[in-house]
Amino acid sequence: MKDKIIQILKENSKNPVSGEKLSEYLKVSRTAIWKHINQLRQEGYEIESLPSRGYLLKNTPDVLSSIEIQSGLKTHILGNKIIHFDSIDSTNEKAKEYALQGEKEGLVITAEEQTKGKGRKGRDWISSKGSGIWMSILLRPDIAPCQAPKFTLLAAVAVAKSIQEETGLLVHIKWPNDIILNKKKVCGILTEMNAELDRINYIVVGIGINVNQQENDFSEEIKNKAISLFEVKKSKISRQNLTRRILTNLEKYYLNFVKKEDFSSILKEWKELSCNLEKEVKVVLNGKEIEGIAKDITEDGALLIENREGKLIEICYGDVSV
Ligand code: BT5
Repeated sequence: MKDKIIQILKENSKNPVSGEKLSEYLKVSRTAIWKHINQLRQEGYEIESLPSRGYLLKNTPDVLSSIEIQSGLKTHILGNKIIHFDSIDSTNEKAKEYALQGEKEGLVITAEEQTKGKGRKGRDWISSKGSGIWMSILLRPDIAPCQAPKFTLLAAVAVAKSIQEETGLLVHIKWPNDIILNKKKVCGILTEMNAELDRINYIVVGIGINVNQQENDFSEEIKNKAISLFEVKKSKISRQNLTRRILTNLEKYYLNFVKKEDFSSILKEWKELSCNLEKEVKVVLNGKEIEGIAKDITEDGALLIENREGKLIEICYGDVSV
């Protein structure tokens, strides 16, 4: 209902719309309209009441709601349906719930805040209210499950490119799932899959980006390693524009990969954006440390490390420190 009211007010941006017209059109009482208008105001919509003329929308807040993201979004699949939460445990968990209920690919879950945002291996992802992009995208690619790790790389390229295009800031990718700005983590990606032996049921790509946090907003535990785009850009960044750009770029890379089976061009861009290659790295894998020089990324998205003895070791997952 609130989305419908906003849509009508947006379509009549120059002319006030009376409560009576809204209630007739939406088939609810004028009191209900008035309640929704007040809720929208609490959410940050600036709606003017002009005596005996009606409501006029003056300003919209930077929220990741479906109506705001979808206006101006030119994708064909990603974001066809967007479900927005003010507060949620984890957008990945919600996307998986919808996936199990048979929801189509392209569904996007966004949230203003996550109370149990997830990183890999049960780690926490801190997702404070209204300052970041916390979203998950449901995909149902018709490819073999062993190809799934490529989605993290693909998403990292799409997000890094989008940040650069939208803000002009130079970011890098740290294998496998971090986006780095000024040597700190600005974004993490969590790809989760549900598959049978030969077929993927669904993939959920979860993207968390620190957008408008100020330095002091980060908690003690992450303030030495986390950074936001705002801290470097020194001006507020539209979460809506960045979200739309990510969905657009992600769709482009996704279709290139699944329809044209072209992963090599994505890999090439990944390598150009990487901050690991030809550098000394340390990987912690199942509690064991492997040290060496990161030499390459394989076609399957694994990291190739040359150890002290000159032997090449292929790492499919792990945490890299530089
Ligand atoms: C990740 O895990 O980097 C994946 C993060 C994915 C988050 C998104 S948000 C939308 C979707 N819904 C979810 O529930 N998750 C996804 P990992 O590589 O394991 O890194 C986790 C580590 O990053 C933590 O242990 C902290 O040290 C650090 N960290 C936590 N919150 C952070 C933040 N906001 N910014 C930077 N670093 C953070």
